[in-house]
Amino acid sequence: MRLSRYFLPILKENPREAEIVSHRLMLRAGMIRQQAAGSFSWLPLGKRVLDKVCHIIREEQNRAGALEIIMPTIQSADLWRESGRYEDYGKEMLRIKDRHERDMLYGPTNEEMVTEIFRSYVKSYKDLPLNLYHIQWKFRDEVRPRFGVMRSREFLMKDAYSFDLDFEGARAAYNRMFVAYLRTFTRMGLQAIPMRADTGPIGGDLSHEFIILADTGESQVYCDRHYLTLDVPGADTDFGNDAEIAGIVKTWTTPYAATDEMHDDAAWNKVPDAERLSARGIEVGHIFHFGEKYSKPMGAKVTGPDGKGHFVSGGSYGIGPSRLVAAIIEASHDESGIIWPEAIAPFHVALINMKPGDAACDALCEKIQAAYEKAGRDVLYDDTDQRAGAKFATADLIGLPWQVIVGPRGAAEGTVEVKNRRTGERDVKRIDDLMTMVEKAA
Ligand code: P5A
Repeated sequence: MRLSRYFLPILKENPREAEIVSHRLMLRAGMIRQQAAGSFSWLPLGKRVLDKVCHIIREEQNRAGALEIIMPTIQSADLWRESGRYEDYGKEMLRIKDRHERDMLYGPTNEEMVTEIFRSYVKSYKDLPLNLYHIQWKFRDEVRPRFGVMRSREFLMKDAYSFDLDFEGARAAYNRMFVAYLRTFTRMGLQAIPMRADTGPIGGDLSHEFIILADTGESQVYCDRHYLTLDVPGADTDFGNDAEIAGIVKTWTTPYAATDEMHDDAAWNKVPDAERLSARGIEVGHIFHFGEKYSKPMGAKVTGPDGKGHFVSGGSYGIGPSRLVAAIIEASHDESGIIWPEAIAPFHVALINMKPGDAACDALCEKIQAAYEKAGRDVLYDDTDQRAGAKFATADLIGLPWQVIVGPRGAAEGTVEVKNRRTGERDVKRIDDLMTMVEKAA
C-alpha cells in the first residue's frame, strides 16, 4: 500500500480529550475518529488491527469447537421480557421504538436471542454440546464512557454461548472457552490472568475475568506472581479431551487471583508477601456459567438419555476486540508511539523512500515492496514528499514492527537501513541479503 494513496490522518498535537496513552496514540495515529460520546469510527489503519484481533479470536474459538453465526444488533423487547431482563437491565440498555410503536432495543448482549435460536431447533441431548458465537457491535449506555475505545458505548464483542445437558457438560464447555482465551490473548502478545469475578447483570455463580495488568486499568486486582511464569497451552491442545482441558484450568486457577469485588482477605493473607501482586488491570474477557438462568424461563429444553425433558445448562463468554486494541497499546508503546506485536500489526513493514522521484530510490523501493508482498508480508510504502524527520516520526508513531529505509546513497551502494521498532536496533543491510531474508521468511 502506498502511503500517498492511503488515508492516514496523523495528528501532530496531543488531543486534549485523551486521558490515557492508548486513546492518545489511536487518535494521533489516525486509527479512530470519535463520532459521539463513546462512539467511534475505525479508520483504515485501525480497521486493519481490529480485523487481525478478530481473526485470532475466530481461529481460537473455532479450534475450541465453537461455531460462528451472526445475530442482529437490534432486538425485540419481548424476548427480554421472557427472561425478565427487560426490566432488570436498567439505563445501560438503549431502548428504541419502531414505526409500529413496538419496543426494540440495541443489544447489549445476546443471551436471550441465542437461546431463542437454540430452543427452536435443538430438541435432543444427542445434538449437544453446542457453542455458537458471533462478533457483533453492542451498545451499552455507559454512565461514563471514557478512555476512547477502552470503555465506549458502542463496542465490538465476541460473544459465545454454550448449551449442555447438565452441569458436568457445561463445566467442560466453560473450561474449553477458558483455555481458548489463554491462547487467544497470548497470540496477541498479551499476558492475561484469569481472575475470579463478579457476575453482574449476566448472572450465574461461576465467572472469570481475563485481566491485563496495566497502570491505567479500571479494575483493582490481586494475584499471585506465579501467574506470570505459567506456560500457556500450545496449538496441539486437544479440545476434545475434557480431562486434559480441566487439568489446564486447574493449573490456571490454583494460585490466588481475584478482582476487587471477589477479593478474599483470608485467602490473600496466605499468599507469601513476596508473591503478592496488587495492581490495576484491564478486563479484556469475561466468561460466565449461569446454568438454567435463561433456559428455564425461556423453555430451552432437550430430551435426555432418560427420555425426560431437561432445561439446558448454559454459559456465555465475552471478549472485547475493540477494547483489546487499546489494551495492546497500553501494554506495548514507548514515548515515540505504538509498538505492535507482529501478530496484530496493521502492516509488517514501513518502507521509507527518502527521495521519491529519484529513479534509483523508486525502483529499489518497488522491488523491495514486491518481494515482501510475494512473501505474504504487508508493506506500507511511504512514497510521500514529506521531510525525512516527519517520515520517521510517522513510522515510529504507527509502530509497524520493521522499518526499511531507502536513500540515494544506499541505493547507489546497494544497501538499505533496517530498523526494528521494538528494540530500536538499526542495521545496514546489503539489498541481496534483505531479499534472501524476506524470501526465507515466506
Ligand atoms: C459474555 C458474552 C457479557 O456481556 N454476555 C455475552 C457476557 N460479558 S461482559 O463482561 O459484560 O462483556 C464482555 C467483554 O466485552 C468488553 N466490553 C467492553 N468493551 C468496550 N467498551 C465497553 N463499554 C465494554 N463493555 C464490555 C470487555 O472486554 C468484556 O470483557
